[in-house]
Amino acid sequence: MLSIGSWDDGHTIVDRTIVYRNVDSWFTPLVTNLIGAHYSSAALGDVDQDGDLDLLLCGRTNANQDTTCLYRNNNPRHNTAPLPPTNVALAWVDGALQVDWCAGSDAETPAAGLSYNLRLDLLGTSRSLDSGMADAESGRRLLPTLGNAFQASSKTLRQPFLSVPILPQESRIVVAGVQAIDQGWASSVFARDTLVMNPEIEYLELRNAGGMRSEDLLSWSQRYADSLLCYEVQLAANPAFSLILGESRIEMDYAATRDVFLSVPLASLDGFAQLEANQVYYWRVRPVYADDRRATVFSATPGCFTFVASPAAPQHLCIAATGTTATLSWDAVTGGLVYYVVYTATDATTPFPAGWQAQTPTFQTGWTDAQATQARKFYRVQAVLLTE
Ligand SMILES: [Ca+2]
Ligand SMILES: [Ca+2]
Repeated sequence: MLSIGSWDDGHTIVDRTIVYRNVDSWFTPLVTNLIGAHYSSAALGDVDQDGDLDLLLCGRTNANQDTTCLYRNNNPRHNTAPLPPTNVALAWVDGALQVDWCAGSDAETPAAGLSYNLRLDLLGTSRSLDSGMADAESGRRLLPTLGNAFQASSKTLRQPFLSVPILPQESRIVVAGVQAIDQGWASSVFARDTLVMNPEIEYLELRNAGGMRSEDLLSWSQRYADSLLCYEVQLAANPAFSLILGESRIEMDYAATRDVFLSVPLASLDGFAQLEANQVYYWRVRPVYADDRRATVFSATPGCFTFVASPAAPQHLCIAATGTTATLSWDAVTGGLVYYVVYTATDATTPFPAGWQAQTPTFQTGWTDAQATQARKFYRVQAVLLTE
């Protein structure tokens, strides 16, 4: 026990600092050379990390001088660090994180005198929800005081403890660590338990089309994050994704793709070659961050579509030009009720279909262009299956 303040012996008032030792339930004062002070404060902590408590003392002395002294403890007996608590269990109970543990032990401090200190980390990130003011690896406590859970064997943490910024779709794997603190403020390493939490994940929005052809686009909402590397798209034959047909990594140019939605043609995905006409398939997306310690999760509800096989390309396309009129004809495509779309462009190298001009669809196997006024004009004809 440490006593610091003014002592009145009936004649004079003297400032004194006394350290009492607890021996056989009696407090016996030790002989020390500690300064006395009033208007004072003192704190015990292991400043030199040699396993004993040192003393920081400040106040005003009898000579009316403000003073601060740091006393180093040279006692050859050193305190040893306690052993950590056991059976640490982390659970999500009624909208709160609950951590339970069993007592630790210590060579010098009875179990009833130990306190406990809790920290919470997000796995795979460098961020702590609560550091417990202690080093994560060694457990070295940075405060000379009781642990933040005091002498309890359980602690419940409610919102807003999860209000730290977390990237959308980032996996929230929470790790709880509990350490024992003895009465010399020595701390054990952390004993830990892990919990996977997904209550607030913001999933990517997927856009579905009922029937998808090879050239149709799968779209999902964009995530704006400088650390975003690409998107991973999975194609599967069942909603549980145990029958994955392919995984594609869609790289993106962040500076050039600030649209709300990103899109890829179905035919560009890995696994497309395995699709069968009129079968139902499933797809889902997750963002991938450049820092691979940021684990992310796929959309909880996958996209779903029926694959519609594209009809064959029209054969024997012929063009006859007379003046400014071009007459096209081609062979009928069999295998279903189809219509035809003629595309025109003045440059054959123009990306298709983006740079080509689609003309009015027709069920005929011919089409007349009355405005073939350019020196060179190019035509494409596409057959489209009529499904509705
Ligand atoms: Ca020390
Ligand atoms: Ca100890």
